[in-house]
Amino acid sequence: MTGTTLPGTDALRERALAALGAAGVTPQYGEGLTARTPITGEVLFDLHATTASEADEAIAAAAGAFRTWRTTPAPARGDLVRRLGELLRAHRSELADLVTIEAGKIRSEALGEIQEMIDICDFAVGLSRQLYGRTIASERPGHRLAESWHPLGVAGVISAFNFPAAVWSWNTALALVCGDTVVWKPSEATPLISSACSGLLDRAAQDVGAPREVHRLLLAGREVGEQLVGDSRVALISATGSTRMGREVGPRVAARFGRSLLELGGNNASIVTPSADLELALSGIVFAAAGTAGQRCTTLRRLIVHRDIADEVVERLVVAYRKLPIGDPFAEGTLVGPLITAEAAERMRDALNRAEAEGGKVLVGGGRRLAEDAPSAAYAEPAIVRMPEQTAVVRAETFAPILYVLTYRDFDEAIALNNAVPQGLSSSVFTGDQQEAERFLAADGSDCGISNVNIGTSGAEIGGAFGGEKETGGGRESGSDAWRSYMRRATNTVNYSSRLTLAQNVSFL
Ligand code: UN1
Repeated sequence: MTGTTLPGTDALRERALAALGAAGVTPQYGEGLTARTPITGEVLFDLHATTASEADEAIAAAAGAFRTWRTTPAPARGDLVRRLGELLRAHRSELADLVTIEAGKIRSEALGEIQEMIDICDFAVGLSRQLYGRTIASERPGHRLAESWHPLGVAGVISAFNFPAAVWSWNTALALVCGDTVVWKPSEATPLISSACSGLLDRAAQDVGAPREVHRLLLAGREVGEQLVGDSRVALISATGSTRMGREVGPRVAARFGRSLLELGGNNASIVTPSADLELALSGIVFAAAGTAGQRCTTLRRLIVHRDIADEVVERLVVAYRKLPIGDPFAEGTLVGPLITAEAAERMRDALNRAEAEGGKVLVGGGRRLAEDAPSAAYAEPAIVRMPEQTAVVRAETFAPILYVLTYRDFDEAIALNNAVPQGLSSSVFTGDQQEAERFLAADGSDCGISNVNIGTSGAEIGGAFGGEKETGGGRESGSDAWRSYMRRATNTVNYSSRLTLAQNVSFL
């Protein structure tokens, strides 16, 4: 069950080539970038990295295409996204293969990521007929006051390794129906799935007769990302990654008065109250904390349990953790795949050492698996650490499967602990008490962008707006009215009378 034998790098290379081939993509071999797989930790291909002048040309092409795309009727723009959705459906399995090969996700989560892409395409197609403005009551006779939403420009999308395809699709599907063109700089860790997504969008554009330049892909390192961020032809930078990255991106975009949408670190907590359905809570907690090997921005990192039930909850969690099948993400039954790099495993180790130094006790996990089979890979045992209080290491986001457990006495204290971290992405409460549930969701409850009841912190549907407050960056992507970030609003006053009336009863002349 625990995947003691891993697939070899050669077999993974073949599987990646087959998946790319099905998407109509041949890797652009060359220098400057390597495609790796965390399954073995080894190199799959040496790839050509987009140069600064190629990136400049790509931005210019997207800016050029914007001039015609912005006046293409929105439902016709939706047709491109509809076709993309069809191609994603047809290539679901191969795309999931690439997500597993490059990001190490287990099969069901990799398929879930592709499903999320299909879902946002469906959402965006519907949206292409619903980019509604408002008519507002004017204070003047014979006047109409209204607002219109217009395409914004080039959207620069910077995405992370952990949702290498879905985060692109949230941004791209919305941006395209909103009339923007897109330049995408994915994580260096995931060039293959990015190429496949980009290849399918090329094909969709060809099939529906949309300009090829409505989107461009930049496969390169940090410098090209910086170039994108600094380029004033790029109206919006939508960046997903660490708070450290956001701290650099935000001010640089602001300095040129560009718009940014930041989706940064999370340090998500669940509160477990004495009235909670523990069976349900435990399943929710294990998926949220150990799923995706702790590498979601919505991963559950802090468990705040009422002190009367803490021992029982912790004991049952430890039992569940001991049974977690860790190993080959392609193997049936595996629930925890590899961490993205050996450095990620080192950061996990460091955090556990710090937690112990700050008074914590590691109750389970923290060890390394499969080190002999794959010395360059990083299979980590998800860990649970009981902490005496919310110390510095608990307040920081470590992108690894560590669950810190804290206890509380009264519900106000639990909410205070939930909110006493710099990040504000996701949160949840497990309770059978309606008053507690509503308190958690109220204005003085959880301060996060996502607040849930009787469900974990991760695994949001695309229909809601996704994002968080404080150091999470404040941006909202995906559903609800997140589309507005990809458009500019124009307020229109139309005087259809034959008199000039000034607002606020001002007289002049
Ligand atoms: C991320 O980790 O960057 O809510 C996105 C979730 C997923 C998206 C996570 N739908 O866990």
